[in-house]
Amino acid sequence: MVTALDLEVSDDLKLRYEGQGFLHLPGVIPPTIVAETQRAFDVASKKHYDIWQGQVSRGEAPKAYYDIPSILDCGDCFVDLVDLDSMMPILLETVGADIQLNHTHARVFPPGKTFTAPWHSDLADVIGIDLGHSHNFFVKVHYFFEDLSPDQGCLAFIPGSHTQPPDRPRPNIRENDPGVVKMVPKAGDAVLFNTHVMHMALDNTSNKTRKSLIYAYSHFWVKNYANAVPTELDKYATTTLRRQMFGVDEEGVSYFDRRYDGSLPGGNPHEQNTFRSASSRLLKRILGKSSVTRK
Ligand SMILES: O=C(O)CCC(=O)C(=O)O
Repeated sequence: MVTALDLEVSDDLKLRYEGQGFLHLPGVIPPTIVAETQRAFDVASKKHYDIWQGQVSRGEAPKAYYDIPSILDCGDCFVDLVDLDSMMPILLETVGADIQLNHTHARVFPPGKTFTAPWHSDLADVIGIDLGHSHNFFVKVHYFFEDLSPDQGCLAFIPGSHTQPPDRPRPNIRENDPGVVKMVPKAGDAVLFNTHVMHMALDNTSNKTRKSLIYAYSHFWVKNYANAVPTELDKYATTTLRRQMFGVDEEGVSYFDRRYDGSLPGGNPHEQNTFRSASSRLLKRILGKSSVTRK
């Protein structure tokens, strides 16, 4: 049964996401996965480092950062992060029941100037979507498994800017402008955002490398990238959700009708409410820990 409180919490989080365009979700990664991710990330990063250096010397890769390729092939923990129990209710609320993993980046950002464009939307050149009104089209989650300091290349956002059309000129504002929100995550946190909200990575002026995992999610009908599918698909695509996340077709179900909760578009509202209620209970747990002040 859906209680008024369930709906209030769920709607509250959704309203916050839709209003500002991003959410800081503290402590969503279980400590065992945090520890395993720290270890496995460093192993994979070390393996790729010399390849990256070679690419940089040949002018084939940027100097400012690198992405470890095919991270879903580098350890179970990276696949576990795709559909964390603590994240699924939020992902289903912010994308929808037809969610699919779209792409991944395992990013290493050594001290230095930012490599991202100043305030930008990732979707500004996308055709066919009314971006200012499409809160559920495309989200990114940055997962953090080490604490960041405020000068360590943190993500920053301009709240509400995702409601603007894509051709809006980029603002010329700096990190300490009151209109800017900077995220300083701790190990185990995630930062989720609508990729149309204006955002950037700030300079990493610390003496520590920033490490993060970026998982992008959209709908089952949006073409996904190879780095969103583990090579060992049979080993990992063992649940209905995993098959959907990795874009595995289901016989007889069109791309547009794929739904993780089993409902069909316009289908049984009771089933949808039961699902929503379960989602809301989890959301409440997360909100209890959130760094965002609730009135
Ligand atoms: O912080 C980063 O690594 C990239 C930030 C960004 O622009 C993005 O994720 O789209």
